[in-house]
Amino acid sequence: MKQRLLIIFAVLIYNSVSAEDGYRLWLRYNTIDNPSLLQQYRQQITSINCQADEAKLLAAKQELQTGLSGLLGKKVPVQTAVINGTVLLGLPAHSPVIRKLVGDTALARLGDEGFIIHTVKYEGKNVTLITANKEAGILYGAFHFLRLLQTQQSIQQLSITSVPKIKLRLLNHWDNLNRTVERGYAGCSIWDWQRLPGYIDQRYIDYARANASIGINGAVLTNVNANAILLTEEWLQKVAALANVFRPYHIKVYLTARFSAPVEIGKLKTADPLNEEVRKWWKDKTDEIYKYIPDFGGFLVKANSEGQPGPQNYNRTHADGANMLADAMAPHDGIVMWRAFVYSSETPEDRFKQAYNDFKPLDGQFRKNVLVQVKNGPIDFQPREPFHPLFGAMPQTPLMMEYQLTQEYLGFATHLVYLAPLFKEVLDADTHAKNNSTVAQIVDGATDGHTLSGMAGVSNIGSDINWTGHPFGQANWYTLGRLAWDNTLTSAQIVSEWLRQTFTNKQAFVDTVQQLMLASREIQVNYMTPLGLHHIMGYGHHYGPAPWYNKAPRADWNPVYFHKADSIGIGFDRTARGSNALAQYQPAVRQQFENLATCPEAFLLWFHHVPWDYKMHSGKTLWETLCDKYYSGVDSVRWMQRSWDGMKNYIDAGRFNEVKQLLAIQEQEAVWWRNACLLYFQTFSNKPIPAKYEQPDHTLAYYEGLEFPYAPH
Ligand code: GCW
Repeated sequence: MKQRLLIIFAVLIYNSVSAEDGYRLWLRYNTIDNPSLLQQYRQQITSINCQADEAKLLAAKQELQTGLSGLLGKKVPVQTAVINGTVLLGLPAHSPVIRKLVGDTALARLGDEGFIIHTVKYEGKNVTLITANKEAGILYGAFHFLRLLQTQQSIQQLSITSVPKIKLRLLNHWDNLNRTVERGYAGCSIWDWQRLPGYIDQRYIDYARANASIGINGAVLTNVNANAILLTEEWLQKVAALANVFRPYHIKVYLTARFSAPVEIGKLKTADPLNEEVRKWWKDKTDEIYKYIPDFGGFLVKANSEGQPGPQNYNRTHADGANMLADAMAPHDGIVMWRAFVYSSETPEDRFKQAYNDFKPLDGQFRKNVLVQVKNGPIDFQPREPFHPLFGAMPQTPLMMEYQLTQEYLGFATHLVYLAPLFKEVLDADTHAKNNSTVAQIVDGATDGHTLSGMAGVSNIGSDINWTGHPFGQANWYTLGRLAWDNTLTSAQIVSEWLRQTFTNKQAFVDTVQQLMLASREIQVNYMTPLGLHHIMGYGHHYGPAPWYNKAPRADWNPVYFHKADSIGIGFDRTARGSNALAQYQPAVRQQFENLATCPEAFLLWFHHVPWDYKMHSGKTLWETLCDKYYSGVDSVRWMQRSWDGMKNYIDAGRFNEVKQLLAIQEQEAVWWRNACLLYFQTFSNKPIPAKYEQPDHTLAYYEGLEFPYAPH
């Protein structure tokens, strides 16, 4: 009894230190609230022993000590003696005993970043051994061990080997030097450039910890719509200060390179990638960067896209541009990530096709240290897109996956949308390029034997106290890291981990909210863009629905270009009768999408212009089905609200209320999307919204008249 009271007291002390404002993310380390499990853990973990080169293992050691002390509700000492319950961190290179315990074969499989966590007998004592070939692996192992405790798993007999599937696991920040964030909805940029390099915000360290905990090993700090000034000495010093903070957490910094920098800051007359002076300028610039940041990762480049300069300005190809930078990087082992998100400002070609048309012919022409970074779908981060046809089409080039965590087209930081199902849907898609060529296998390099591989998420992080604006936005950040590490994890596994660490292990909470999160993406597709609709949002700011919009300076920025609604039907014909974008896929994929009978309903209007009276598999018409989808989307948001309301007693009032309020806005905005879209499409279908449904309470003219001059961009 006395012991129990003590435990409860300890729990109170440790858990009262920080309010639940979301700042601690999934690294809360609150004392285990299950007394018998806590007692077991306290027996199994008594101390930390950090062998050999302590300085390099400092981050891992500190995190373990903070984490374990919090979780166990008492200080866990770091000591040199090995006793029963020691958590032993060490590199085999420094300890023959460790080498013997794990064996060379196991170690050989780990590479530079993998780790082993084994329960072993060490000098006759029961010990948890965390080991790896390199310090990075130990750091990841330490975080994994903490995750086991945070999710209340048994640590009795551990025998874990974990190796990342993907080499470059990156966040892409679209942060500008003035601290605005392109498509950012969580405050300002976390990079306080003005006060760098002198002032190191605690946030930078916590950012690095959070990333390391999920295996993220790189950050592109700046917007792909790049500013050349970033590459000047003053700014490189600021970048170096951040790199110094991130280094102990095995996170490299990368920068965006503005292609015209040699002209803008180098005073050259041209930025032609084949010009010798230009090549030398980039080489010197790169050498300079490495003086400041010896482990600089490399460049991410957006070129000849949406007004950004690039090699095509000089009649050169994307390969010419990428290779010039790659040559400058090569002596330093740096890499170039060259984005495939390009579409010409002149060509009136279906936007869907343009990246493939530009890049496919260049396969085999890129240097070894170049990856081509491809968005998950062919248009632009819509709630649902088919996989990008470049996946599987460039076997000689490592293709890096680019996802978007910031919810530019998915309700900003207001809507609760869990993205793992979106990510997985793309990863699981079979490109049919070869045997074993799912998008996941193309991206992780397995299909074509690439050793360089990458996955990036456009960051949703900002200066908001909870980092991501919506408390559930954190889950998307978390998921990116976990999936880049292991693309075989299921959405449900990742969600459960995240919920347990971020909120509570109480089963009723986890079960309910897991269900809600897993359904949330499909729900959003239903109230925004069902049946394969895409790109029908407000112009410029992308807030809310505007399927009627047709005033953009170029056709393919207009929603009407994408849905093509008319008196006959709706949808973009991308079959051979239309733009023939489907020809960019392998025959098996093309045939499935091309045939109305086999095209999955979810992609129907991506590929077909379908008559309003078309009979769907259910026997209902297209129009009825469209109505059903929009209405079910709204109904499901109401279901999400009810589910959440039932969670009140399981978690802190702060986060409960925050999410409750956001869900209420989500419901209003879902109704707005449904009403605006159906009223507008009805002007073409000339059919009623079935009487069984609540009818729109505003006119189409009302929705068309809404304006949002200050919506965030
Ligand atoms: O989705 C579009 C965005 C732009 C963005 C661009 C890109 C950085 O609307 O804001 O610019 O994609 O990915 O380059």
